[in-house]
Amino acid sequence: MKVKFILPALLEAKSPFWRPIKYSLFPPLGLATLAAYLAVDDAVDLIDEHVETLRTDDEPDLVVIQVYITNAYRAYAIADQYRVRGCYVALGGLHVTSMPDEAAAHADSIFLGPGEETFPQFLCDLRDGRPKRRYTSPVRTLDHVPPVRRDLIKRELYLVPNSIVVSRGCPHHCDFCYKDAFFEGGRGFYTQRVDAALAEIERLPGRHLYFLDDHLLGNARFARALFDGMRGMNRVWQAAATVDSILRGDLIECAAQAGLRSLFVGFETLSQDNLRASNKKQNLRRSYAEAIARLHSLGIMINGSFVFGMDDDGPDVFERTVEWAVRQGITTATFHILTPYPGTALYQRMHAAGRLLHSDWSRYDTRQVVFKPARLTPDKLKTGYDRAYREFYTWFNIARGALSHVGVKHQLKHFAYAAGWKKFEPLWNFLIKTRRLPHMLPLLESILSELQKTKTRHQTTDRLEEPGSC
Ligand code: B12
Repeated sequence: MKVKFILPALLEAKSPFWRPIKYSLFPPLGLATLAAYLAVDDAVDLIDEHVETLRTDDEPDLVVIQVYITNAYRAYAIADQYRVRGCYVALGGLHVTSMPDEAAAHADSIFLGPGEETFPQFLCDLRDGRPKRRYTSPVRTLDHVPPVRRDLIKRELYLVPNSIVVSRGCPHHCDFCYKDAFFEGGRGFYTQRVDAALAEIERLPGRHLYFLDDHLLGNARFARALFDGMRGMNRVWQAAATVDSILRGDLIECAAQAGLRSLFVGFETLSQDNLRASNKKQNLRRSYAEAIARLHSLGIMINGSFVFGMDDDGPDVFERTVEWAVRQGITTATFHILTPYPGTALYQRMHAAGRLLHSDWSRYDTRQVVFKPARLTPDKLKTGYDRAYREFYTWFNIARGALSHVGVKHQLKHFAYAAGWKKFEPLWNFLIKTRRLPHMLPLLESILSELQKTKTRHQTTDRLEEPGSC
């Protein structure tokens, strides 16, 4: 069977928001995971439209398309083109799960929830000539997942080819998150077996890893065993975790010893009322400053995530948040405009209150206002959000953030990362567009490796001073 996997993208020509640096970050792991269920004699092609040109004049037997909210219309257009020519089209992913009837109009089969159980079942049904129109995944386990088909990933096209996920979902239930809708009817958080996760890490070349798990510290037992296994692997890595998990026990120290160098933390808001209203209990009454100090003491850089437009946010929220983040020495900040994804509790609340402005999914990208805020106009929210990004990344604030760290090494690292990410974006874009990325990656890898050597020496001394810490 000839199978084509496609991750559609917002196209440059159509979107003023196209940022090559952002869209060339990670390869399509979800599709490479599904491809592992094919037979050895199936011919497979995996195209990621974020980084390469998609041709649709071929005639595969099966076309598998992953649908996010903002690529939904593009995904449907591609699906329609293939169906006209008689190719079998399967649509799945987050947006298909939230809007199954909308997606079904463009597919032969649709898939709700994660694909590890339903996709292999569908392949058997298809080969038997009786595929179903709709597959729903009630079984949640990663115990028997075959190794991700990394051979299908064109590593040279990505800034971070070594992305990896060793769990699915998250133990929490924030009302704005896609997670509860996607994992409905089964477990909302589960992990791989530790030995399988370690084997997947071993298979990745180079030193640097990026865990895309929503909350890598979400299951303390699993995380501790994983970090134990990773010690001595000589890896440096990034991940995401919550404020409460940073403050609890010594898991974060174990992560640092296993090579954690930068953490994505969902602070989201400085308002306790906002936290309560959005059910973000894991942040309530937790000291953000204490969590930050702890990460910095371990030499871990912070990518802080913030959401603007919650009901307690007034006109001063932008300046206050940026000032706070700079003073705390947060290295990189990701700001979002609150976006009610269909299927979430937030969406239902906004819909019931008549506060949604439209349902043009291509604009549900967390950079545009799609609802009526309570204490701001949509225009004030948009301009405040744009200003927050500009302000956080002024040279002045990058320097202030860097100087808030103790020690020249940490100050330089902060400066290099914050400036490197935002201030040199045109250079990154040039390298990506002119396909010079493959020449740059070995250089970056050796810079990281030098940082790692300094850090390992530093940590060995720390460990000798604090015996039995992990
Ligand atoms: C990496 C990533 C990206 C990458 C690209 C995606 C990629 N290369 O895969 C980049 C950086 C480009 C990106 C961009 C954006 N992203 Co993003 N991204 C992620 C992230 C962190 C990881 C994705 C991943 O690899 N997951 C792990 C794999 C194993 O899971 P999966 O991809 O979901 O695939 C599984 C299932 O979905 C299912 N499945 C998927 N497709 C199909 C198809 C079939 C037929 C079947 C059977 C099953 C199936 O099976 C797979 C295995 O279980 C997720 C958060 C998350 N933890 O998932 C956010 C996430 C997907 N992104 C999100 C958003 C909003 C965006 C942006 C709009 C953000 C922005 N402001 O720009 C853009 C838009 C991109 C676009 N073109 O539309 C939201 C999506 C919300 C929604 N309801 O759709 C998420 C969930 C983040 C969040 N918490 O809000 N993103």
